[in-house]
Amino acid sequence: MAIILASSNKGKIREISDLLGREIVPYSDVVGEVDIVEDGKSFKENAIIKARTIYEKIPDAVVIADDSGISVPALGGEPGIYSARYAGEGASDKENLQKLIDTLKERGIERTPAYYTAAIAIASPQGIYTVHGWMWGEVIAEARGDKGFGYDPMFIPEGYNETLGELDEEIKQRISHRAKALRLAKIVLERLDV
Ligand code: ITT
Repeated sequence: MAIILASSNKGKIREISDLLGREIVPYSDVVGEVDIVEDGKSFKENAIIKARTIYEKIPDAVVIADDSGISVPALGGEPGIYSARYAGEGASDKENLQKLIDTLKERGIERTPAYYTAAIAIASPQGIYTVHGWMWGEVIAEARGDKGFGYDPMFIPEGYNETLGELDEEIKQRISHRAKALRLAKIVLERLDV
């Protein structure tokens, strides 16, 4: 059975299909664009909202959603669940990245601990399940490299000296928040017999 992915983010769609190693269909191919109101108070709540909204339009399918973002403890956890709209509603990845760099610079911070979170929700006829994954490291007040997407050019994962913009994408696929969450999601999918 094909799995439907409740995401319009091209970077995520690419990473999730690579990591799951099986066919996934972006929801927009099945039902067109849907306006999903992400008004949850946590990554988990927003992942459930996305999965449920699409599942209600395609009942009997198995729908996967990913809600993710980067949190910087020195900024009180910002941007966190607001990562996609840090520079304002409808902001591009580039604008959000620049906003985080500018915010660090304004505070006189060159480098500080940060972590990515991914919450994955799976909506199925058997119910809704969620799993999480995290990746720790540091953010720097500049962008280096153009691999990955989003905040990757300013994020240095623990144990490395380069940003995810510079490192081989294969490394991110091994250690990322999304990879860790998807390893758990695979177990759920096996149990659901999908
Ligand atoms: P969908 O809701 O359609 O899936 P979105 O981009 O709006 O797409 P989110 O609400 O989950 O998704 O926001 C996630 C943001 O966090 C995303 O826009 C990136 O800026 C950032 N982000 C999440 N995972 C990332 C990663 O692996 N690398 C870089 N940035 C990431």
